Amino acid sequence: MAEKLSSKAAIELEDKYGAHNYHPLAVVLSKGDGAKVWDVEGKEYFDFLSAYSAVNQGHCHPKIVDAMVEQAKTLTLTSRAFYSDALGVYEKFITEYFGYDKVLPMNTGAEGDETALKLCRRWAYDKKGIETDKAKIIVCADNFHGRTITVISMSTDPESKTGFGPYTPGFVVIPYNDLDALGKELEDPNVAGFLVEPIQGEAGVVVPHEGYLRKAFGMCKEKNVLFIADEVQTGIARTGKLLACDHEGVRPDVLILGKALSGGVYPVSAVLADDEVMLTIKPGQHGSTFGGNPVAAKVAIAALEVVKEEDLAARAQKMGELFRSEIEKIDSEMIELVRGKGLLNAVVIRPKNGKTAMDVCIKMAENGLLAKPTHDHIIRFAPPLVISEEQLMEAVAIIKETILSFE
Ligand code: IF1
Repeated sequence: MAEKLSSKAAIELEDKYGAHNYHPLAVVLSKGDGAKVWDVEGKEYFDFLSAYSAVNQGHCHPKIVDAMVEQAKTLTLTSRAFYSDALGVYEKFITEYFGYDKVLPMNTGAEGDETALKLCRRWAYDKKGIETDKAKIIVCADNFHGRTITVISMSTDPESKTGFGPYTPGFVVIPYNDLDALGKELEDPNVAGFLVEPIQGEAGVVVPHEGYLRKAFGMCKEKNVLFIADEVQTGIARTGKLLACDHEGVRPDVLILGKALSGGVYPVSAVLADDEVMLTIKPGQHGSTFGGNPVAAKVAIAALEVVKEEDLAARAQKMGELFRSEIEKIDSEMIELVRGKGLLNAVVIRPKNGKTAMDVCIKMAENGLLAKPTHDHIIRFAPPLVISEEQLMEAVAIIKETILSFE
């Protein structure tokens, strides 16, 4: 067996041989179980990032890992040049689970978004009758949908976007949570779709006003425009319902899932839609080598079964309410605002004595809880949904102790 790396050595290796496209917290993890992770020196942490909501079912969930290992020993990849005995079973399972006619399997969230955009454009030309190459898709300011060229073309974040042009045309940006702006843009007959995150994750867990999604959906229907929900981060029980759109009774025309669709063990994403949309893409027009492979199929079924078996949506709802009420009780000027739904939460930090959200995260890590700041002053708190009430209260105590240490 290879010798165990120290944290310092592991960090030096990444720094020397890896591209510098990330700036991680200086913690080197080597093990995970449920809501907890351990670093190479054996220090234990609560994981309040959950790999950006990919590990909703908890680290190394035995049922999901077993499904992966078993399938990996039998057949891993066929490509889509042939059928497999796993894919159709998965497709039936996931379409019944979410209530759609069809699924298009991909691997990453960004690929899911790209797939949804292609479907939307194809539908625009074949069904809605928009003139060739004239289709427009409305997106929201401060969106996050991934890192590909087309996806960053929709972005308004200079860090993600600047210096990577020229950009893909065909997108119209409106402010998030603004129905008037949506109404104005929907007047354009070339608009084919509206792509939206039910809660904006990267923007800092921005929750739109109640009724926003429902009304936006209705407005899209009126104009024969596809309502496309990116639930890559908000989906799979994270916000206290199976889908964040469920809070408003909205069934998107096109639904994008990723991350926790595999419980974080393997890259699995999916786009769900009904036949009118999905069947506009014909053989040869879209796909991927790994999309829908047998391991992904088995892993996703197990991951979705765990969500139901362990009632993770209800757990997220209950633990989320507890988390927000406990954090609101902390008496500190540094806590400006607590917001979120289910276990997708953010605390807005008011800097104190020059100490920022990053300083708080570094100190929390020392105290045994991992979280990451976004936009300098916001900390995202999103533990695995399997966290117990006792663990949650322990974690709250760490957060409280940390914040109060800056007073
Ligand atoms: C990184 C953020 C989270 C997403 C939504 C699609 C994707 C994502 C709504 C793409 C990905 C990630 C990717 C990760 C950081 C992360 C993130 F802070 F950047 F915004 F989660 F909050 N749609 N989100 O949130 O999925 O292609 O990555 O599988 O390091 O870029 P992907």
